[in-house]
Amino acid sequence: MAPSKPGKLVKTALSKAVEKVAELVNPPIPGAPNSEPPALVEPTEPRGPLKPKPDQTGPETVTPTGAPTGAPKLSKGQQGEYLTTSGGARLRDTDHSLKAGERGPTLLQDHHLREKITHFDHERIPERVVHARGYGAHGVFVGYGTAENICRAGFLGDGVETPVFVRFSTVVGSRGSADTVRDTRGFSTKFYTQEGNFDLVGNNIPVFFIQDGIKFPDIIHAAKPHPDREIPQAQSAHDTFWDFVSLHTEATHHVMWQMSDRGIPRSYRTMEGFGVHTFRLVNAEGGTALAKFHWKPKLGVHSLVWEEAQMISGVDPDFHRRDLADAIESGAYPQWELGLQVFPDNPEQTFEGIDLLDPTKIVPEELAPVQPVGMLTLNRNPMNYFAETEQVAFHLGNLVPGIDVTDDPLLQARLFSYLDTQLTRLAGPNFNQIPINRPHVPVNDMLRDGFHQHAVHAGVAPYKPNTLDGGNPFEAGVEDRPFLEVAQPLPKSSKVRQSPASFADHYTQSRLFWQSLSPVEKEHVVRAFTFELGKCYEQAIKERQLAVLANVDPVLCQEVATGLGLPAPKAAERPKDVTPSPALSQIGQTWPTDGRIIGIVVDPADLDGVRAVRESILAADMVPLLIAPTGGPLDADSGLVAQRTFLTARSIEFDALLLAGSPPPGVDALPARDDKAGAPGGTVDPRVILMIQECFRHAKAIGAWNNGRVALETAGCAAGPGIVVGDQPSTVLTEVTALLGAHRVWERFPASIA
Ligand code: HDE
Repeated sequence: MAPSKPGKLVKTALSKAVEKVAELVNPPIPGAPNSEPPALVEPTEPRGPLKPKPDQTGPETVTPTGAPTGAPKLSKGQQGEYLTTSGGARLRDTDHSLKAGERGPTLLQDHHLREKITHFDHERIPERVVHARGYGAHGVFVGYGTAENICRAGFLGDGVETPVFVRFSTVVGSRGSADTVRDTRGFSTKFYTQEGNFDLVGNNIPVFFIQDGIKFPDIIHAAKPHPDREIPQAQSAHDTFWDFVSLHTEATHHVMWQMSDRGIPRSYRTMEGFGVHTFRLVNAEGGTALAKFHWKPKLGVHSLVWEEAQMISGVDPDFHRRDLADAIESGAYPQWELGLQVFPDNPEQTFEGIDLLDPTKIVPEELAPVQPVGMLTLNRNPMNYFAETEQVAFHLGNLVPGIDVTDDPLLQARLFSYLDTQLTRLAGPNFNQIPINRPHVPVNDMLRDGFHQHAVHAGVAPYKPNTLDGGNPFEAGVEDRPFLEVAQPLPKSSKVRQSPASFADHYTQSRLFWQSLSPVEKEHVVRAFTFELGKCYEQAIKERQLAVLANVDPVLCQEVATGLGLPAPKAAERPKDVTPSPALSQIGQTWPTDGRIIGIVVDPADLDGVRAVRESILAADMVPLLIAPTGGPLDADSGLVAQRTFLTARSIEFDALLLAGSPPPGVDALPARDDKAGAPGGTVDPRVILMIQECFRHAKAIGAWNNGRVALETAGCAAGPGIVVGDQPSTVLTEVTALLGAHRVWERFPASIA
């Protein structure tokens, strides 16, 4: 008998409660493709579209002109139970085209076939000319009110909550390239403020390759694949890149950062962000200050190691986007604090002798501390990659009252480029009407018509002055909080194509960066330069870049030269003395371990220990992944399920590895089935041995209990820093977690550079 309605409600509530408890005990591993598990057979009973997953959301449902509609976000998605044409007519058959007989030719009359194929033929749009590969998320920014004295932007006010959309990206690769290549990362934020959209379009490196926007096509043409063979993809390790940067030495500071660990972040969640340029801030009284924007990740700044980054490019090219989406789905919302370095707005626009208009220079944080002004939290994944992440269009000219630009010549060119590029990429001038770009405030812009016009403008007078539309729209009075350019006096000058003399020093801050790194980080920089130049074909290019490095630091130059098998040249310019900036080093502190992933090689004989460790990891807001010989439940009644098998797991997925045992070769540890199995033989599964050895090489913490130590010994990794062996799983986990707080066990491989 079907339950009565109240009975049904109680039953539903009960089963929800049971599900909730089950979730707490066994939280779902992120990554389910949809909000409901699929049936085994194709459903035939018509039903509406599934709800999105709880971690997903879409753009705000405002009209193209910014009016809230109150419509649910799903109203933008597909509707109804039945397949239709784009005109809404229901369709009976989408498997067969309309033909003149079963074996006859297809009829031109088949409008459904033509619509389906035509639309498909036009699904692609041009990818971004740079930053094509990216990933986005929705979130919220909450102001602290601490910036009120210097900036009147409303979204920085105390407790003001502003919705945001953030897109992270690499620069050089195509849209389908790998996430973990060595490159600069983009960090773009669209704040949908109550004073209009504000776009902060920054990078994870605080300086740029070039000082003047006119060189942007040059550096990008040099960094992109060679035009003849179109290789290499998403790499800077090739001749054209090093040809350009070794000649155009203002790139040196940026190149130092790119060759450092900053070029291979562990996660978007562990990257700093920088606005790069100096901006001009205006307070309520009209007073101005110069400022640089910084994003500080709550989890600290962490990177991959180079071999790991290369392996990930093949094993999981979507590593960074998966990491971000999974973290948000599992509730480990990434956070960044927005901070400002503030400088007096003096006519020279310099601070402590540093030219604030030169985007190849930083101001060390020790000279101008980063002052926190608000917190960004990313808490929802997009519902649709194309509609949101691909179609979002950032623009430096999206400024709000209180934030203005400076005369930095790089920034000036960007003000032109970001509008211009969307005309091709998003096919027309109405890209701000695409849902993800719509402001959340009234728009009355007198811009009319054009491709893909979504607004339906009323009235007859899109011009000013007018009387026919009652004078609307009106120019805002000062009291209406308009955007006001700051009246800036210009120095007496002539029209010239040249840079100020202060832009000429290309090496002092490159050296400052080098000198501020810890020995381990210096080793990584040496390794990166040696690798990249080692991949160049032309000897002249290697020699020329060595000559550049000689001007940065003799030790750096000598170490790279040794690796290349070339003599180290003498410096053409005597390196200047610098005071290191400890804030530039990312090693040496401990950080929260939230969201870190720990792989556990299970031992079927000790599932109690595995369960206890797993629960402790979850309780510490980290992610445990159980790795077993084959998939499925680990036994009949423990409730534990393998998330990875020896076949599917690879060390690169884990921040640390735990061994509950030393499993013998699994049933599929056969070279013909799994290349990782290698030559037959041995008492421990060869894929587990490989995993241990890779984690060891990549300076990851490894813990073992029970006879897990046998696997460590078999792998030749039984002792050394960061190898934790104990009798109690809980004490092993505690020690491994402490090691994770420092990210890696760098002591395992002592540096040879002081
Ligand atoms: Fe960009 N840049 N850029 N750029 N940039 C673009 O705009 C450009 C620069 C940055 O997630 C393009 O919409 C010029 C500095 C990010 O959608 C394009 C110059 C910084 C993104 C463009 C620069 C950046 C872009 C390509 C020299 C760090 C990704 C597609 C004057 C502060 C935005 C697009 C996203 C994207 C031009 C220099 C960061 C072509 C001409 C400096 C994060 O307009």
